Amino acid sequence: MNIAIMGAMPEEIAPLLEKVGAYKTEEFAGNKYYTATYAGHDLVIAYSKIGKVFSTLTATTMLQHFGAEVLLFSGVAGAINPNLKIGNLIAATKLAQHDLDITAFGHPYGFVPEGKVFVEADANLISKAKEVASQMGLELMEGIIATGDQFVADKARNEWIGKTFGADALEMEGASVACVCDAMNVPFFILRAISDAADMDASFSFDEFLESSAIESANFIIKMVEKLG
Ligand code: 4EZ
Repeated sequence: MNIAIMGAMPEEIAPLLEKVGAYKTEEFAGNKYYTATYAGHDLVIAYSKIGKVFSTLTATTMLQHFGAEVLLFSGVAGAINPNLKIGNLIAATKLAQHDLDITAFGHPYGFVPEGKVFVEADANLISKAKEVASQMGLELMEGIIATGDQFVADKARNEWIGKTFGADALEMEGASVACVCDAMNVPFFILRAISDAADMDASFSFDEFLESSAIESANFIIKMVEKLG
């Protein structure tokens, strides 16, 4: 299978590149894409840069230019659900854009005409992930991820996003990647390991745990690749 694995930051894909061994590098639209074979699959790996716009460009490129048939996202996130601690894994069941707001016209947060508030991740990939988690002896939370072009370092904003979308974690790329895959009918899976609690200490916690949490996520994603038919 032709599998795309993306992250937003170099730190999020570095452990993946380390695991796959030899890879080729191709430049496209201002980004580098790394191709390799692993566990009988063709992989295309890239980091998009941070945010919804860059991640949309990268996801689209991976599907359209590189012909990926499935997309896996590996990265870190801020926690909303207090049960999520640093290093814990969350798989998105569905994703929403928390900063999309035409509520002035009576629409709900996260909604635009002909769109939907929530985009659902692929159920088969989630059940594969559950198998991987139990094999690895890891806990995997399933939950709602909210995405926006904002590093959330504020308890009130965190709580608002939690309340408004029922979200368990937040980040800056998942929902945009989900929109691309949904529109193109490509199954996708968004995995995040917690780096901070999206509160006043978030930037310090993020700097401290980005690397270790990115590794947690990447290790899991590699195991998933090994499991994909
Ligand atoms: C965005 N990513 C953070 C990028 C931060 C700083 C140079 C994940 C993330 C996040 N996003 C971890 N914690 C977050 C938070 N509190 N708010 C938003 O996907 C770049």
